[in-house]
Amino acid sequence: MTIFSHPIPFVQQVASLARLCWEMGWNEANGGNISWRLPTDEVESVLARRYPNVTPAEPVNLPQSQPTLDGEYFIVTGTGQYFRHATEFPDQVFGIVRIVEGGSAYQTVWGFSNGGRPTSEFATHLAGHAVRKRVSKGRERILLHCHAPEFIALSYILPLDSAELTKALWTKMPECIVIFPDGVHIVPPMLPGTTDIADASVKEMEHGRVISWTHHGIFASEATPDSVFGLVETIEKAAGIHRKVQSAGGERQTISNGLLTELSVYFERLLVQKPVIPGDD
Ligand code: 2HA
Ligand code: ZN
Repeated sequence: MTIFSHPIPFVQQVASLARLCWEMGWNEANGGNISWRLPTDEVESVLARRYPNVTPAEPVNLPQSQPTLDGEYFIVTGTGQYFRHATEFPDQVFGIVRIVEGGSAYQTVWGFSNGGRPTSEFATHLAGHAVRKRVSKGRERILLHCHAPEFIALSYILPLDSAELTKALWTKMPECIVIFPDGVHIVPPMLPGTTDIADASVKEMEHGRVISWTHHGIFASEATPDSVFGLVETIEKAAGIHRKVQSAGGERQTISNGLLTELSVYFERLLVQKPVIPGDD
């Protein structure tokens, strides 16, 4: 992982995450985006201390209003920006914005130094944040979208069925059901960045943190840069194992539903929610 420092600790952490995602091969060119809901007091105090002369830009209207996010600050990747550049040009790749006017607009308060603006997926991110903030009772704060290749590959070879995809991944390593007991939820192929895909994603995110944008990538919610990385890393690894197994002629045996149930009982205290396991086989 690239070592670099930044006067804003949130920038340091999120830029390191973005760079790592690029190193993993998940975010080529301007592919993917990140948004992170920041603690208000901390972001205001660090901006006042480190950037006392910066004034907020004019409000920009959002396509969908998110009243429950009014007043929240987000650090977000800029449209067209490369994850590969995150640690080299953090002030250009990222911006900090505040949601204002009852949730119907945003103001840039820091960053986007070349005159940029938030990712084309920002409306979808905000819709995702609104639902996951409510469902997780404020625990989840960061959404990561990446083009993880093994995960995308599965959308070409498995039926577009959330239960089937979840089961394929759960049965590839014992950790999987512990790390994502809420499963993986499929959104059918749709145009990225539209309100339609935002609506479809939000519907699925009522039930879990991880969305498959079919033939496109993963969209995942967690509490911190580290935990969202770990979630995606685990899913991508399981997807890779699944593909290897398929390439080698398919499964001769697998982790049984009975063992999945045992795992979910034994590690119950670690689970974000109870998994829905098909009946014992
Ligand atoms: O360009 O990945 O989904 C960013 C994207 C759009
Ligand atoms: Zn994408």
